[in-house]
Amino acid sequence: MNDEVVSYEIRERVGIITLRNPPVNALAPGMREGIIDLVKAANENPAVDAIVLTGAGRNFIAGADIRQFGKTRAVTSRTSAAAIEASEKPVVAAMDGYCLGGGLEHALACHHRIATPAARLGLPEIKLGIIPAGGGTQRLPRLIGAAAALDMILSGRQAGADEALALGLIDEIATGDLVAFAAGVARRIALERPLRKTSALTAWRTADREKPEIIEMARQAAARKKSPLKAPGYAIELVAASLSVDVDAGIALEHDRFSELEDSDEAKALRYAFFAEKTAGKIPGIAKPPAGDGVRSAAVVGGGTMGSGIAIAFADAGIPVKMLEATPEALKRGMERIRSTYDARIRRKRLTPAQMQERLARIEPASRYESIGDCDAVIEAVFERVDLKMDIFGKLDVVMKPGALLLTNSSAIDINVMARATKRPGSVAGAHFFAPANVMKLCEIVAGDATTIDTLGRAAAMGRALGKISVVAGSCDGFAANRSRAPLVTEMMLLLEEGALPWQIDKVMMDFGYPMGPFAVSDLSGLDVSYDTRKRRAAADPDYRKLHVPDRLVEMGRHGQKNGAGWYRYENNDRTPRPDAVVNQVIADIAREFGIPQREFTDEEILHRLLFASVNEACKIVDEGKSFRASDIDAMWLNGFGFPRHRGGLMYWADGIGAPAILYQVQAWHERYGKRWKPSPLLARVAGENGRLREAVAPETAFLPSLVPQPSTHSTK
Ligand code: T1G
Repeated sequence: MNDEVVSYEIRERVGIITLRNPPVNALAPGMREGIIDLVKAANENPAVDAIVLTGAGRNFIAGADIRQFGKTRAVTSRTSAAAIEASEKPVVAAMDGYCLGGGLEHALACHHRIATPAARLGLPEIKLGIIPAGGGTQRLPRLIGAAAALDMILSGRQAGADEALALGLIDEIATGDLVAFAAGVARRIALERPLRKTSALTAWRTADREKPEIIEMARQAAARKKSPLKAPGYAIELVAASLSVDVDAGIALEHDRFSELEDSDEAKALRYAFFAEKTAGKIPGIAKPPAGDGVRSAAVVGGGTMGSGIAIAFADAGIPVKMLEATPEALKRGMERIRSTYDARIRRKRLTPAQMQERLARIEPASRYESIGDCDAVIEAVFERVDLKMDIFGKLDVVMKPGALLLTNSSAIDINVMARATKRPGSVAGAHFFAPANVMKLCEIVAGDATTIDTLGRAAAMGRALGKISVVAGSCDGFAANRSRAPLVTEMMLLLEEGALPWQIDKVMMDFGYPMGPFAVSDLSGLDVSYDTRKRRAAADPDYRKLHVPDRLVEMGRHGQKNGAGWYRYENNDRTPRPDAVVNQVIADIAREFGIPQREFTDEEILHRLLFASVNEACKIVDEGKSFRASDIDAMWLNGFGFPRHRGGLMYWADGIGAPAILYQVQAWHERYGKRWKPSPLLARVAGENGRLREAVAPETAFLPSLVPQPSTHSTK
């Protein structure tokens, strides 16, 4: 037994098994073995009447150690869980904090479950493209019913202690010291027989067998979702099996399905994505800022679409926020935007009126700069006009307390411009949210030349406190996220001039896994929005390659969904995009006007033109040190641009093709289309070493000296 990860003590005839693998007690090698050995020892020890299983620190078990996937495991969770259930003395699970995946499955095998009010219980395996493998698909339906089990397994969501008690997932909520409480319960039930084995429970099974619609509805819902993963279908099959076959046969089937999924491409990509997001928040050279140093109060300057969304994000996270606007009318509009967002959530039953009031109470409208001075952080979210932003930062420099974070939500303007408008440029950084700011998970933390590590660390922690994935980037045109995506947009527009059609390109991207095609997304956000940006760029850069088709559509008054026509046409407020012959004609006219030969495109060529352009640019961004790691770009694309998660991310996907093949194609397009396809030196280097693009990191010299990254530790074998 490895006593580094498992410890044991006997307290008044109760054996206490404590698992330890900080910070979340993921099931590391030695833990399952320890459980089996100690349950056996306790059963053979006449001085022990009952057993308590618990986790050290503030968590029970957050599941199997994801780093161990793909490796041989001496003992699996189904074996150690079976050992618990087979115990002749009662085993009580004492759960605090996270009790997820294999952790919950061990608790399900216990004979009694106690949790603290802070416990979070769930089976999130589906988010990793797998299914529970420790008997969860067989024991959970027996304990809480097939419908509730399907909801938890297919959503991967966490249930709090109150809900878990209501579901019957736990038996009691502990008061006072958890282990002492659990030991008391263990003594209370020590002599009760027969033991309450979850596998032997029949009440729900008998009832659910009379309701075949439970499984049928789950199958239909899964069919509508069209998930690219096999896991949801297997999970439904296994819960259905839990109603008809005995638990051992069910667990054997579960093991077969899990073994198939564990090494699937999708599961590997999802594991990579999990760790890429965890690593993205790390800033080389600094540990996570001390918890107490977080942002506990904030202000937003500007109550427009982005400003009001950011204010909602703070209120949702429980952080009081002041929203400042220049005029009472604008403030009123901003607060109305917030109310209507909450009303929509209530209509979709995602919020109760009481919760809405609670959150609204955290949002304070403000009209004077002086009134926000005491906030820990301020985020400017006004129009993208340099003069306006410099004026605002000048004012913030005067009113904000020392040490406050001075942040901008700009998506394009150089952070140094705002920093120079203050006497404390070290406190200025970008906190770039993606629309809708209260929904999209990406928060791009942008460093200016003078931004201090402390400012970056605290801003990144603020993003995490808002439930966002914080990813650091260096200030440059479009920062890292938009800059890496811009070449994709350019190629999709130029492909039109060469004969491809918007609906063909959208179909390619949806077949690839995007929820919506890029042209349908463009119609949603409005063609006129990017038109102004292009005009500004063309004015600033004579070499800027004009995008004739979108410019022509905007000049024809086609702004997208908002006025019923853009790349597609929309009928009677119906959001269904319909191909429009007018757009075909515009494309044909432009090709004729500019003498651009038209041709057919294969779906693969379209996909590669779009994504290779961004892979090449992402390599330039990392090479220039505007991003620490290539995996950070993946975290950005997954959480900012809806990149299909089961493909891992842009750079992870690129590795599936291989840097040499991508370089070869980029070089060919460089010869054909010119400098916009100039290969990145980093791409050439990685191709030369036949290396992995996702593991690329910024060269020592490139990033702000104090921020040079360490090689990333994770890779998916
Ligand atoms: N394995 C390995 N490392 C893990 C881990 C895990 N399961 N969970 C967390 N970590 C690391 C994480 O990378 C980070 O490391 C640190 O712990 C703190 O996490 C048999 C097959 C639990 C909700 O899917 O969702 O069980 O960055 O920063 O925001 O059927 O982590 O500090 O080096 O995320 O408070 C099922 C995955 C596995 C849970 C905590 N379990 N973890 O969030 O902290 S499959 C999961 C999470 C399974 C069984 C199957 C979250 C969290 P580092 P953190 P947090």
